[in-house]
Amino acid sequence: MLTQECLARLPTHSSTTWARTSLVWTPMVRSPPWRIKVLDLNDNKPAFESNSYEATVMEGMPIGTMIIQVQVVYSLANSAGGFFSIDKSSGIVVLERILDREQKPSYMITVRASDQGSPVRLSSLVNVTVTVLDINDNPPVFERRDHLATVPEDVALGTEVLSVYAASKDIGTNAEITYSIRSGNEHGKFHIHPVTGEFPYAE
Ligand SMILES: [Ca+2]
Ligand SMILES: [Ca+2]
Ligand SMILES: [Ca+2]
Repeated sequence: MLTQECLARLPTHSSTTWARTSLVWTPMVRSPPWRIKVLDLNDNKPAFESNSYEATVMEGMPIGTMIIQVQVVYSLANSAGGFFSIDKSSGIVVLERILDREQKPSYMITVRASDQGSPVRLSSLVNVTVTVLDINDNPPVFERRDHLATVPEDVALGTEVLSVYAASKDIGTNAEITYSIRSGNEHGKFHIHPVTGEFPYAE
C-alpha cells in the first residue's frame, strides 16, 4: 500500500520506480491508464425524503395522456387493520374508516416504498404514527342517575348535603365539567359548587 505522500513523490517520466512502504523498498510498475466502467447495481433503497418531479405536457393533449411515471411505488406494510390506505404513486395516506378517539387514540402504520429496479427490487419501511384528535362528542355522564339526601331541619348553613360527580369520555376542555342547579331551587336554599359538584345547604 502506498500513501498519498509516496505517490506524490514518484517521478512521472519513469515507467518503473521505487516506492517506500513502511518497512521495505519494493519496485512499483506504473500501470497503464485503465478505464473502469461502473455498472449500476440496485443497492440504494428508495428514500422517503420528499422528492419532487417535473413533467411537461402539450396543451390540448387527450385525456389519458401519460404525464410521468413515478418510479417509487408506495404500499402499506401495516394498515392498522384496514383503517388506512395509501395511493401507490403519490404516497398520500387516506382514511378508510371512521375513527373514534375514545376507542383508540392513535394508530401505527408502516409505509413501504419500493423501487422498480431490475432484477432486484428494493424497498424501505417507515413507521407513521397517526394521532387522533378529540372532538366534543361525549356529554357528561353522572356516576349515579339519582341521588337522595336527607338533612335535619336545623342543619347549619354550609353543611354539605351531598356531592355529585359527572365525567365525559373526552379530554381537555371537552371533558371539563361545570355544575349548576337547573330546577327545584326556586327559593335559593341550595347551592352547588360549579367545579366540585359539592352541594352545601345555603340558607
Ligand atoms: Ca368519539
Ligand atoms: Ca365532552
Ligand atoms: Ca371525543
